[in-house]
Amino acid sequence: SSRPIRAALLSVYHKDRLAPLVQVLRQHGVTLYSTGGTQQFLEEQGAEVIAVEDLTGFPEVFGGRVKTLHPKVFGGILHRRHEAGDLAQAEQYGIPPIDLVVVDLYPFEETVASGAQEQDVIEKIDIGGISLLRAAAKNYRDVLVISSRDQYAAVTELLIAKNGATDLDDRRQYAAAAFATTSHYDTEIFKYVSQDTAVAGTALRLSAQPATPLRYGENPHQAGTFYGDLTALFDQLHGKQLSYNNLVDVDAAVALMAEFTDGEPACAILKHTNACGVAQAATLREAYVNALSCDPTSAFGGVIIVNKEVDAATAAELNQLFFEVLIAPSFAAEALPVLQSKKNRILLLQKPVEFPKKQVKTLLNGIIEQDADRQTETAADFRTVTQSAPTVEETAALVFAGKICKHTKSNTIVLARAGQLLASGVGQTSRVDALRQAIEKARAFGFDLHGAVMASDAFFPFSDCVEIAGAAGIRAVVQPGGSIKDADTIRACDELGMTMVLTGVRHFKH
Ligand code: 93A
Repeated sequence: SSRPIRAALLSVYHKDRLAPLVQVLRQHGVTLYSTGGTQQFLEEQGAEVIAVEDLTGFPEVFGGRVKTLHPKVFGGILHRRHEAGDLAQAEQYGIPPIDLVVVDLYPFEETVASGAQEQDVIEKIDIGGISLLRAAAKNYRDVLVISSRDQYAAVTELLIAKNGATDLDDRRQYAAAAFATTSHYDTEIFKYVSQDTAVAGTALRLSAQPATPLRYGENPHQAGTFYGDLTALFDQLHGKQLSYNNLVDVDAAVALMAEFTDGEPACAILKHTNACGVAQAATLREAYVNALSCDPTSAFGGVIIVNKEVDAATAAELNQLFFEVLIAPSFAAEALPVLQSKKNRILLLQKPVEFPKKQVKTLLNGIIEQDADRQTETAADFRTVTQSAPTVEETAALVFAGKICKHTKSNTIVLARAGQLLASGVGQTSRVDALRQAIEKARAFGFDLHGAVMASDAFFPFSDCVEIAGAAGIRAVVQPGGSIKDADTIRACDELGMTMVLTGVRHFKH
């Protein structure tokens, strides 16, 4: 199984450290084939080299994308030296054997890490080199493969010790190392190309995004940077640079309003990622006025988003409020000068762009990733479990409340009527606290809760919430269900003459 090396193909990205190996090959009269850059380097060392182009009779094409991908190259590596048929075919097609393959792959990982643009990274996906490595490794019975510059010194010593030949065990060992190299290489490509679908891939992709330093992070003593291209999502028509907290709220606002893309004009006002006003009405002005009336105190300095063009009438109303950011799919020509009258307001024209399917955040010493919550319940998803069923208007209110609930921090209870958020309890450590907060807020802003509906992001562990809600006049409830005490809660609804529908879908938001 000892085999001499008669011909070698060298195709290396980094040319350093190669000289001693080449010297040994030359001493043993090995025929050298090489690709352009490597050939030039070897010739500068005084070696006689046959260009791969001369071996194949075919030029390097497509800016180097196709250099060695040719049957004369791969046939020379892959034909079985112990098979008479293979040898006859090699003879028939003029394919000389190649007994050693030396490849140093395009530096894909390093290029990604450098933050290079996508097209530059793509060009660093080695195709021919990786194929050479795999072919030579596959045929380790006959061929020696060198897949890393780190191996040059050891192989040089080996060839000196074995007088220019190698044993099967040597070749198998280097073949295994080559497959380790190619599999690692392809994994890195996978991580990069898959983008959102792999944790590390996401981190790599983020590092390849343009970085925008922010004035500061969540607080002035924290530095902050945004990685991404906001111009793909928005045209900023007015105002200062978005802050870290603005970005967080804009993200929450866009996600919430995505629930209201169709149908009547809708407006949402957010503070610290939670909605403090949401309404849908026949006109956008009315939707805004109703959203604002939900909690005009919280609306101060908020982020506002609408699903329809901001007209002059709506702009006149908006102009009376101090707000940070207004996001709209378009602005009427008469609306813009009004809204631009205050210097610091940020006006964003939202482009219709699809949402990422994955969400990522740092945690402990790593990153967690999950599918974005893209499930929204409609009336068709409701299963009535009480003696009475919701009316048409209650059903509409329950769907509306459920959409808001999904985008509010847990634990949350949302109180609403058709087309208007009345109040919500947000981010509470108990569901009862969330409900109490919501009831208190609704009353504080002058709402009568009789006939209102309630949505809960997760099931009720006990019947206490519906009892409190019933006492406040709430008539209909939507919740996922799934508690072992669901029956208690349903019985309490029946006793109070309330209706309850289950969705089977929980919407925690931490
Ligand atoms: O673009 S490629 O994937 N197409 C090929 O056919 C090919 N063959 C070898 N890159 C290819 N190579 C790579 O070229 C090698 O892996 C090596 O990194 C580099 C050496 O090219 P040069 O000798 O021209 O510097």
